[in-house]
Amino acid sequence: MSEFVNQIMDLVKAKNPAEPEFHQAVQEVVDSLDLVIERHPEYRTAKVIERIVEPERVMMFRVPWLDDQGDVQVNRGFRIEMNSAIGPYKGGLRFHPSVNLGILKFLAFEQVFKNSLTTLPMGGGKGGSDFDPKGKSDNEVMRFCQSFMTELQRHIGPNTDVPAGDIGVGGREIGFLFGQYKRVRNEFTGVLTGKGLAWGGSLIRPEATGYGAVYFAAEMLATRGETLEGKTCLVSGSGNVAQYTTEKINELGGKVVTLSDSSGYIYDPDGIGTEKLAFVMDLKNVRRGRIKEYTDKFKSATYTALDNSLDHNPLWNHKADCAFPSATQNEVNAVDAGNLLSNGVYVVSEGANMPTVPDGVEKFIEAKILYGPGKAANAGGVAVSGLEMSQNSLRLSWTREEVDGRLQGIMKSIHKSCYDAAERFGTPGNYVNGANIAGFLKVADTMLDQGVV
Ligand code: NDP
Ligand code: 2IT
Repeated sequence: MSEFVNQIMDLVKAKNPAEPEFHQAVQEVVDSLDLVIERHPEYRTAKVIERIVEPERVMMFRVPWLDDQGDVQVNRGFRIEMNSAIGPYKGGLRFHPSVNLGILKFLAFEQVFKNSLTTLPMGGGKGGSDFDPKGKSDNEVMRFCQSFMTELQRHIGPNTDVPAGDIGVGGREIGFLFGQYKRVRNEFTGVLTGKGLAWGGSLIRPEATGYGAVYFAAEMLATRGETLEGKTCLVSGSGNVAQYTTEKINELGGKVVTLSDSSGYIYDPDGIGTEKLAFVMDLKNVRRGRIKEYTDKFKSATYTALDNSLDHNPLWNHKADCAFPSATQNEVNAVDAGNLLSNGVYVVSEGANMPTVPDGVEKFIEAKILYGPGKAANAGGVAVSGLEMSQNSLRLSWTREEVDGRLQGIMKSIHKSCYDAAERFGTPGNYVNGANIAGFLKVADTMLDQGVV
């Protein structure tokens, strides 16, 4: 490790103790930036890196609400406003019991570079709560969202900070949050993205992250003159990103053989085609059931419960060509990465944020496979959020074809920026360096333009 990387990491660890995911996300970026700093000492002089790792603002607040029994419940709410150099803070809200300050800082940090890559004018932010929507009634979710927004509303706005969905926050939650914002502020504005179509949402936003991750994989494959046609794909998760990843892979002629949730995974060697995917969407989005129920309906599939005593996740141990980790951070460990490689996987496109541990990433890079890191591969979601903001400003709605066309154009452009930056900085084919460097340069140059703020 260089003296520069050591110095930054010492600083980040001292200032942000007990936040391992944040340290991990920063480490990966500064490792790549080592290549940039050599050629551009001006970023060091202006302490751009020291500033970029420090959130511009952090909000942490109490979220009290009444459950269906009339008992008082208390959760913790957060919003990290990480960087506004190139536009208003933009990024999702995550509701999951594992949420804490460090996890949201890692997500907000990643978001800065991701948003920069999209070509749209968006800064980076992230927020959420340790609230667990699982097993809660719609009314409980509504009361929680209303309490959360009663505080959050004073910090956000369509030109200031525009939240959206992430794990545990989908159309239902965005609706409750928007309703409360509108009521408290008496303003109908594009303060959130992922809205319903009748009240300012964009076509293709629900599909965008999954579709984008598949478009990114297709772009990587195109560099070798290949397509997704006939490819066997492993997908993890069964939420928003996993569902639309599966839909697009099917459309492009690939076959998805796995899906999962936090309890286990299903393996269906016949492929999760259109009819089976419709069942999964109803199961997860309407009935809010568990993926295990897939095997009650489709006998071609087997279910394997998650076994924490294993050193690996068997989902990643099937013969395949492509993998789309689409559940959560650090879901692919170093053993999993080795298993993927030995099973023939040579395309990994990350729908989730930071799903692969650093030793796993190193294995992919050493093996010179087509590895698209989350901040590039899953940027389609926030990109279409940016397009939702544009449509809100215009007070117009674009067609499906228009939005999907723009999404495809943006994913192509992200791929090209990453590919070119990797080559320009001496590591051809390394999309990790490419994404970190290309995402960084736009924000860093803007920070130089705007002075010490
Ligand atoms: P959803 O809440 O719709 O789905 C999450 C899925 O991942 C569920 O199947 C869930 O299983 C599983 N999961 C969540 N936490 C864990 C865990 N700790 N261990 C194992 N499985 C888990 O979320 P999304 O699909 O929206 O998000 C998935 C990933 O994609 C996240 O990393 C998110 O940050 C990222 N992402 C999302 C974007 C978006 O637009 N929604 C944009 C870019 C990235 P269970 O039901 O059991 O919890
Ligand atoms: O991680 C992400 O990029 C998201 N959860 C989407 C953020 C957004 O503002 O649409």
